[in-house]
Amino acid sequence: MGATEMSFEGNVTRSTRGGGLVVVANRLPVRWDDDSGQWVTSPGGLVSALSPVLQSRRGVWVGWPGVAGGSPDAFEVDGISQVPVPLTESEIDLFYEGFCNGTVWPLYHDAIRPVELHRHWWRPYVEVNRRFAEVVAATAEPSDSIWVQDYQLQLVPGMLRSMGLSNRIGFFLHIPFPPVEIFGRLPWREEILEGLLGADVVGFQTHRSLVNFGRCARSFTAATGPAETLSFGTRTITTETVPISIDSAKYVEEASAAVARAAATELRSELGNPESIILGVDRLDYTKGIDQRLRAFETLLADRPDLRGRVVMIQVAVPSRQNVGEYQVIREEIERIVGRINGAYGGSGWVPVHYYYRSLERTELIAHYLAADVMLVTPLRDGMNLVAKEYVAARTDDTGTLVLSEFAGAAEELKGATIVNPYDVDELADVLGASIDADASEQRSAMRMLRRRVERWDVHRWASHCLESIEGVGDAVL
Ligand code: ADQ
Repeated sequence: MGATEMSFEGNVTRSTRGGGLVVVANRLPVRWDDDSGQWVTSPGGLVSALSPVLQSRRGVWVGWPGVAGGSPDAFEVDGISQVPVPLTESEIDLFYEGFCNGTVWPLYHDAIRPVELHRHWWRPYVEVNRRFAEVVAATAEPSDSIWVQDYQLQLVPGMLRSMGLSNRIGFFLHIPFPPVEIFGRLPWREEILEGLLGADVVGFQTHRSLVNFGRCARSFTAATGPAETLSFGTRTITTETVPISIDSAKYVEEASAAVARAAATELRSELGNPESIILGVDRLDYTKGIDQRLRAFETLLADRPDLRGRVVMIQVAVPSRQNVGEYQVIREEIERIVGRINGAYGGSGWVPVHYYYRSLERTELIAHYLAADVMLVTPLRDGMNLVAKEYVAARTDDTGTLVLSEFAGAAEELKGATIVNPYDVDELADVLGASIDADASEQRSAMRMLRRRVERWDVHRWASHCLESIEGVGDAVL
């Protein structure tokens, strides 16, 4: 559908918002709903955390509306002003699928796939970032705080400074910031760093990312000082580790509902009431370690014939970035391994791996978390990984085992999980076997500890901490 067919009612009047908040993200938190013929809010942790703040402060969200072409005026959804930034088909191809997902994504995830470097991708990245900066400059009032999100918009803070804005500016990176040896490959490393250094506060998921950023800034720009307070020109940039979280209370509430429990029981029975259910839930991405995880399960079935017919693995993979070549490669690889395992070991009504290549409704997702005895979150590198936190929040009876990669940001925080090196398939198979055999009382104390952390540090605390820091009033201790 073209943007011209959509309705953009309720244009925003921006007169006296004073002391407001402008959130800038690649995507607006809304989608066009064909059935109702209007824009609706897309569910998500960031949106639910920021909505109350944006509503009470007459805040604004600047982002791409999700359809190529056209430039609708600002409109309002659920009390939040949406300011669209238009992108053409070619920009989506070169800026988003190209530079963002072909260059930055693999580079920032430890270069686990080849990092493609193309000048014809870099230029659109600069142009799109400039367009975002221009829209923000035209939107923000001098007393507004501006909060820029993620790797698609790293140049925006610096561009806003070049345009003369003196607003408080924050930046949050949702993905890892790589070590200097990897980041240093980027021909445009200085431009990216100077873009980020335009912010007053830069937030990272992990301490490791913060340290990496400090080293890179000192190595490739004129920045000096400790990673936590860098001096750059006349300005001081504060960096901090603020792990993102989930709306924990909502998960607890939904997971406690009788309907969720019944759905989990039904799911278990549909699978033939296996003794153990092992679960993986990911966007289909080569960073998530889905193939290694499947190989570990295959190794376990080979090593432990006693488990055949008694355990089932469910792997849910949400289609993602299907136009990017590496994603097609990893999908085929995963499907090949699933076929191999089921072909070799399945039979007599027992299917070892249940693989879904689709998204799940939230109630379905929670039923899967409730049904799973062992949750495998084994990315090769991940900024945080919210699936790990969602599983923990859903386990309200304190049962279940979270097997967590040491390379997920969540591992810095969720120390009570069973931590693994996802590249070590044999170790992963052993851990999986031990988790299936584990003593329930041991699991309970570990899960209780994890739940306490996830319930205490939720996405609302994350958002208020970030905003307090940006506005220079924060002294909360994580
Ligand atoms: P992602 O790489 O997308 O996010 P993640 O943190 O796991 O990874 O978040 C995925 C979200 O999608 C979760 O809320 C999950 O419930 C949902 N999801 C996953 N599989 C699903 C399925 N099959 N059906 C329905 N929903 C599904 C990026 C970074 C992460 C960082 C987040 C937030 O890569 O490291 O944690 O941003 O900062």
